[in-house]
Amino acid sequence: MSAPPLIVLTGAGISAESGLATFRDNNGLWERHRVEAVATPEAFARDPALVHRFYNARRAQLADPAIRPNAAHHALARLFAAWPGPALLVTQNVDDLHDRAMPGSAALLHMHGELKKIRCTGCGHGREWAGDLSPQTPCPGCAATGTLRPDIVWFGEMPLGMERIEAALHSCGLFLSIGTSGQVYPAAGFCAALRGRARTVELNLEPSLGSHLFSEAIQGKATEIVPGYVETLLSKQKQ
Ligand code: BV8
Repeated sequence: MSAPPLIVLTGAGISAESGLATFRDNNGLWERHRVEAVATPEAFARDPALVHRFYNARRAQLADPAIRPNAAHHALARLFAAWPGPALLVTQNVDDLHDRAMPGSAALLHMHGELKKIRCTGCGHGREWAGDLSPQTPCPGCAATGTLRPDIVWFGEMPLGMERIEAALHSCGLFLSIGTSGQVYPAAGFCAALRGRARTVELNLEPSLGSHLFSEAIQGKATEIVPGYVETLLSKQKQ
C-alpha cells in the first residue's frame, strides 16, 4: 500500500510520562501565574527576571537524568525511520525529548521554539543554551546585557515553520494528533483544515476540544497507546 504523506502533531501530553508537567496540570498555573500570562512578550518586557525564572526552572528540569524520552517518543522515532512516504513531526513542545529520541532528524519541527535555545533581541545571535539566563547575562555575540531571551514562541508571536507546515498540510493524507488539548492556535486548527481529505486520528488521555473533528479518537496514556498504534500503521504498510 503506498504510504500517504504523514503529519504527526504532538503536545505536552506526550512528555507527561517523562515527568514534564503539561500546561493543564495544576490548572495551568506556575507560581500562581497563568502560563498564558508569563509566556508573552508583554510579561517579558514588564518583568524579565520573572519570565527568565520560569524558563530557567524548565530548562534545569531537562538536565535531570530522570527526564528522558518515553516509549511514545521512541515509537514515533521508529515510525519516522520506517515511513516510506513524506513525513513531518510538528511538535508544540519546547522540550528536547523528540530530539533525543530521533537525533538529527530533519522531519522534526518545533513550531513553538526550543527551551534549550536562546537569542539576542539586539544582534540576533542565536545558540544552544542549557543553563540559566538573567537580564544581566551578556550576549555571547554582541556582549550587550538585557537583550537575551528564550528562543521560544510566546502567545501573540508567530509560530515557526508555518510555511513548511502549511505545505505539508496541503498534501497530507494521514494526520495523527498526540497529547494535545487542542486549545492553542494555529496548531489546534490543523485537523479542521484537513477535513474531508485526510484521515485524522487523535491519541490522547481524554477527548480534546476538537475531538469530534477527527476520523478516529483513541483514549489512553501515550506510552500505552502510541507504540501499538505505530506497529499497526507500519504492519499495514508492509502488506
Ligand atoms: C499566534 C511556548 C498570530 C511557550 C506556547 C490574542 C492575542 C494574540 C494571539 C491570540 C489571542 N487569542 C488567541 C490567540 C491565539 C493564541 C492562542 O491560541 N491562545 C489560546 C490560549 C486561545 N496563539 C498564539 O498566540 C500563537 N501565535 O496566533 O500568532 C500572529 C499572526 C500574525 C502575526 C503575529 C502573530 C502562538 C502560540 C504559541 C504559544 N507558545 N509554547 C512555553 O512553552 O512556555 S503554547 C504552549 O501551550 C504549548 O507549546 C502548547 O502549544 C500549549 C499547551 O497545549 P498542549 O501541548 O495541548 O498542552 P495541554 O497541557 O494544554 O494539553 C495536554 C494534553 O495532553 C491534554 O489534553 C491531556 O489530556 C493530555 N495528556 C496528559 N497526559 C497525557 C496526555 N495524553 C496522553 N498521554 C498522557 N500521559
